[in-house]
Amino acid sequence: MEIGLFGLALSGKTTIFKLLTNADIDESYKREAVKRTAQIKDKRVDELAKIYKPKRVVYATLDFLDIPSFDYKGDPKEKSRIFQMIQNVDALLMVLRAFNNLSVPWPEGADNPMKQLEILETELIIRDLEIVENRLIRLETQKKKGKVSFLEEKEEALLNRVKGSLEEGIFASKIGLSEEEQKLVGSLALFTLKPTIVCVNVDDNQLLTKKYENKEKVLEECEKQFFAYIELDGKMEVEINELEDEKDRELFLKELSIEEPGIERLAKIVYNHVGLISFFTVIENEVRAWTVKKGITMKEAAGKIHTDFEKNFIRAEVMKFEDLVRYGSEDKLKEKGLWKLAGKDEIVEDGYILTIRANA
Ligand SMILES: Nc1nc2c(ncn2[C@@H]2O[C@H](COP(=O)(O)OP(=O)(O)O)[C@@H](O)[C@H]2O)c(=O)[nH]1
Ligand SMILES: [Mg+2]
Repeated sequence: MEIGLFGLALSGKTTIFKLLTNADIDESYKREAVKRTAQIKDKRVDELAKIYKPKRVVYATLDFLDIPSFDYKGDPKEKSRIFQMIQNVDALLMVLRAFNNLSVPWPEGADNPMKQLEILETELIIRDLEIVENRLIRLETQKKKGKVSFLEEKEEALLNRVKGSLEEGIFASKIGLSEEEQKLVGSLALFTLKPTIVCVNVDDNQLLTKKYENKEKVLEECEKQFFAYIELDGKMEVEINELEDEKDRELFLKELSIEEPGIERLAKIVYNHVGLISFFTVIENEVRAWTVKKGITMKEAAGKIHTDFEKNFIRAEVMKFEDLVRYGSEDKLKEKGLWKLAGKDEIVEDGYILTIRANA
């Protein structure tokens, strides 16, 4: 799972990237994307560790990419280079600047978060329109030669729908394409089909007052486009993160009424918006969390753990996290009838603790 931070210059991408990944990065990387992995400190993993006392605890992870700033008035070649960098990410984190800081200049024509959002949206929409129109022209030419398959006809109809939506300024993700339809246009890697999370970088004052310029408009736009939304005080949270003592960190966060650190809040939003769930395994000396797409089967989940497990899958043994915490042991769950066997096609749910049985 890879999430790209996309935004205009000096919106706070690198600051937020550091906050999320604890990366210690050098500004000389500015022209290239930098990738780092963030651990998702799911409290359920800690609870399981208390029960099983394993030697090793492995949290789920999310990968973040700090993408160089997007200069919307800049060189088209440089823009294309940035589009290439976000082409393969699974979700976009659009970083918008709200913070006031006289020593940090605003990009020209983009001096509030709403303007920044509009600019970024427009750029992605125009890019996708180009991609869709080119593909439609190709299909049209093929059609004239009588070389269009049934699937291509379906694709053409679908692309016309996508085009209509883009022309109205609406992201393709809003159309709600079925899995089959997503596959049809999958190779185009449309930017506006990616789950998008808007991240507004606020300052201390904005955090306290819960206000910034045009906030209502930003919220309205996010609702209209089905974007997820989060506010972070990037600079402040980075400073808190740098405190040695965990108690101090908690105290400061509390004082600012920040209930959870940025990465935890963001992780929840990402899971929800992208449609991800976690399941857990307890194998020998290790408690581990796994992140998968909602709707995955037992057999597919087994494949995440080990490819051989998928090939030679026999069955899965299933407990629910809540049940285990309530009753304390596997034996108790068996007694209560809360321990079950699952076949290969059963759907994995969030919070399942799985033991996969497979042929060696
Ligand atoms: N006051 C304030 N300054 C910030 C905040 N976030 C970033 N900055 C400053 O803005 C400048 C640009 O931030 P940076 O993260 O490098 O932006 P990027 O160009 O989007 O990667 C740096 O000097 C940061 O210290 C914030 O939340 N509040
Ligand atoms: Mg940067």
